[in-house]
Amino acid sequence: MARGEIEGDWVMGWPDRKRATLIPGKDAQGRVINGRAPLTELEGLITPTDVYYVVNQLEVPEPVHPDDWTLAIGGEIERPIELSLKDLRKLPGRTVRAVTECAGNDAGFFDYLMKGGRKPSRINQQDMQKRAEMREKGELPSTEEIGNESTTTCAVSGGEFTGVPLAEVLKRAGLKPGAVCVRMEGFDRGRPDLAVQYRSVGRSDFQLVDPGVINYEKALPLEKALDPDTLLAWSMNGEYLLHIHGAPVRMVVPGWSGNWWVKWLQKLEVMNRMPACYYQTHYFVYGGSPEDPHKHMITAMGVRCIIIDPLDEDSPLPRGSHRIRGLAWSGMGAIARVEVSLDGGKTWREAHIEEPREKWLWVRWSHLWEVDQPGHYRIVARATDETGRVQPQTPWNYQRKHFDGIVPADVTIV
Ligand SMILES: Nc1nc2c(c(=O)[nH]1)N[C@H]1C(S)=C(S)[C@@H](COP(=O)(O)O)O[C@H]1N2
Ligand SMILES: [Mo]
Repeated sequence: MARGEIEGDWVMGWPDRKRATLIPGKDAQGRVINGRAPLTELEGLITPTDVYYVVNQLEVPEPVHPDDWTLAIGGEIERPIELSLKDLRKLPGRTVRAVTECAGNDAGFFDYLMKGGRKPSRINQQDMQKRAEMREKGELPSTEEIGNESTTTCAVSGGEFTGVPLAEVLKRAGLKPGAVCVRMEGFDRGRPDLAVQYRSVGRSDFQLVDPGVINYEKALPLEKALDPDTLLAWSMNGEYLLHIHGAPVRMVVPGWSGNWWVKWLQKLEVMNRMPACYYQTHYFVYGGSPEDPHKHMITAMGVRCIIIDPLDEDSPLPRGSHRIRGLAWSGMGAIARVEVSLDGGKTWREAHIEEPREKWLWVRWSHLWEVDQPGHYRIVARATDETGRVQPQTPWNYQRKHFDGIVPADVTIV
């Protein structure tokens, strides 16, 4: 611990360590509309709620009082129903610990690994407020501006969610034969922000599809909808959901990227065909270019492993022993293995995985590094999940979604 830290904050009237804070983007009223988690300052597996990353595609809606909230379930079911929060809470509950990760997290590393240039930093992500201000004014970034940004990182967090399995609700509603998906609709509305869409692609010199004003919606394939860990959740990290995270009730879709975790849920519609939801057919997609006729929706995340200690910014480091640390997670199951290389990937060593290893949560891993030769070192790490998938799983795609490449830490030993 650096000596200064205990002077940081007053907590419950006592001087204490400086608390980790969200890196926020705020609207004109000073309300947080997005935020990044200070990953490198955190310990353990559960990200404290106050610093959990925040992403919203549309306008953040006015809150709905939990007593006034209902969820309508219709479509291809035997018995259309409307449930209050009290009704939901009468069903058997479940708690799931899972990583929430924005599909665009670390997208800038796609370009870095492919073309080189400036490496995006895991810290000093100070452009959030600038982006929020541009969004307020409806300004669009130029392709050059986008190129100079250190594209989103730290849009990932680990949480504990309590709710009821979606499958329990569907069982009571009675699925009709032929059902293929559940359309999940939020009560937030808005017109997708063009600046966000251009940033996602990394250029702004092409025509975008503009769906106009829409509700946020995604159509979850039935198999994932019936997974017992797919929840309608009203609680996060031991307390009721905060408004910004989708209160009164949001979806939790472990293993699939954040955009599937629909917040501010108001309606479920069982359907016998996949609808053309904007965020499923145009934005959260894999494809070769905006014009690609064969785009397809993104679902489970790949396998990820990031080094959070040392960072490039920690250089130079003294000779001696250092513990290399990081986080690893996968969209398809627990992490089985993490390997570390101290020579840029020529030779690999087994890293120690710190318990517990849960199916949907990330793990912390570490490796003791004894180094007595001064010089430049390129540290890389890669993870394997319990299904045998090794990173990277996700090739470059024009929307730069689901980055799971191997990013080096470059440090100098003196
Ligand atoms: N209703 C609604 N749900 C939403 C979104 C949204 O804009 N509206 N954004 C999605 C995206 S892209 C992400 S990454 C996650 C972020 O969840 P969080 O803000 O609770 O971390 O919410 C998802 N659910
Ligand atoms: Mo996202």
